[in-house]
Amino acid sequence: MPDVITIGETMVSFITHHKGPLRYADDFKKVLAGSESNVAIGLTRLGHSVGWISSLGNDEFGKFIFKELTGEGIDTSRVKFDSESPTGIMFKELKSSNVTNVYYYRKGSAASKMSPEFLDENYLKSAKVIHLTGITPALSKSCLETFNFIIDFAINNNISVSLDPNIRLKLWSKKEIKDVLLPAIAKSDIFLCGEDEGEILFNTSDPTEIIKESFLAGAKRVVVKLGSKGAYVSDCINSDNIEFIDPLNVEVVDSIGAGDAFASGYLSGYLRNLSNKECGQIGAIMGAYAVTTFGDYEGLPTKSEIDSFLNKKHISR
Ligand code: KDG
Repeated sequence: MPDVITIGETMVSFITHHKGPLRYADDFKKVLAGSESNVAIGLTRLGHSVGWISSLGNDEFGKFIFKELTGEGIDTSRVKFDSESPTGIMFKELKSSNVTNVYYYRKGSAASKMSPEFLDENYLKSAKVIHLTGITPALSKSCLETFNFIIDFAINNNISVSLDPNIRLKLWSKKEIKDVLLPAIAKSDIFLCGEDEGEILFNTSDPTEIIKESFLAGAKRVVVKLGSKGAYVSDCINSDNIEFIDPLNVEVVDSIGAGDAFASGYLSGYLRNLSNKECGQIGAIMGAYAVTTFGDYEGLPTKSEIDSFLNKKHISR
């Protein structure tokens, strides 16, 4: 049974190297896109047992996603195939080298039909950590119910809840975001937030203020991710102690997926009972590896690559 369980939608994503409007792109490549499955891949590469729960269309794209994630070593035994609904699709448009725009074709997707009845409670009970993102509750009413059900289930079963708001403004309004995520933050053991997400949730992008507000909301550990500027971590047990995590100086090829990579590194440290600062440092290393390659998760390192990084202090491939 897995140590970490995550639940969420993974789509097939069509990416292009063409810069500019998608109507002129003709070199699409098919890859996976799913925040929760990115975290699952990161944790699996670091040697943890991870289960990913989802629903996929019983179609070619669903079979592609299943094959890739199973091949990564993730436990996909609780993934269901839905013959009535399709696998979600997204297209990524490159506005410039580092600005992307996404187009979703995920309304009515198989994953958006997930509901609490979909869950195997005995399976969930086996986890030490359940990782969720704010994407799932934005997908549909039944996904929102599933999200809330899992959080309460985790609390009642002493399972740590890790929450990344991963705000997608294309999916819901700022009011809906606050209405759903603030109560979830209150119940989270680990809350991983970005500066722009802090602005939406707490009307501030100042890391210290985000941390303060998250603790006031009820979070137990808070991580504020600042991308190439590093990160801050703090724990409610000693909330005045805010520790800075230095960024790694790497050449950024593609920054999407960096937040998920950070989450996987942080959770790996958490599972190994490392200090909050060490958890953040592994998060930063994972994030740095993720941005040095094109794709959300392709560049994520293994545990031995991380160990070698810690000895040599540079990324070697
Ligand atoms: O975090 C990376 C994700 O944004 C990407 O893989 C797609 O999960 C995704 C989403 O819903 O936007």
